[in-house]
Amino acid sequence: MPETIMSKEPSSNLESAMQMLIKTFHKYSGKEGDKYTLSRGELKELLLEELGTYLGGSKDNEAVEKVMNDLDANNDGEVDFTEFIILMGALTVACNDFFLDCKTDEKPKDGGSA
Ligand SMILES: [Ca+2]
Ligand SMILES: [Ca+2]
Repeated sequence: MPETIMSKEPSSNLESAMQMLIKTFHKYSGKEGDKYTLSRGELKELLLEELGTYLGGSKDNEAVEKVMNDLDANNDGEVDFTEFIILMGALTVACNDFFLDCKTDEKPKDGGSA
């Protein structure tokens, strides 16, 4: 039963992280239009405010547009929670790769892979 899961206090870092993902999504998704999906504007705000470091502090609209287009699997112009989680998964994988790279090789590689 989802309600009982959500009403419990998280007992581990991973559970806290999952609740933070949900809370963060809804913090931005509720600002305009559909309360349960991110519009382009809401996604941009979320990316800049919450993921500015990972996205290189990129303030250009092209990067946001690209993320939006990549994420919007069903092409309805909105990012729903499932689509958002796919982004978070991909970013987490990228961070993990970066972390492993740093561990095994201190020097940055020339011309990273795409
Ligand atoms: Ca919205
Ligand atoms: Ca969508």
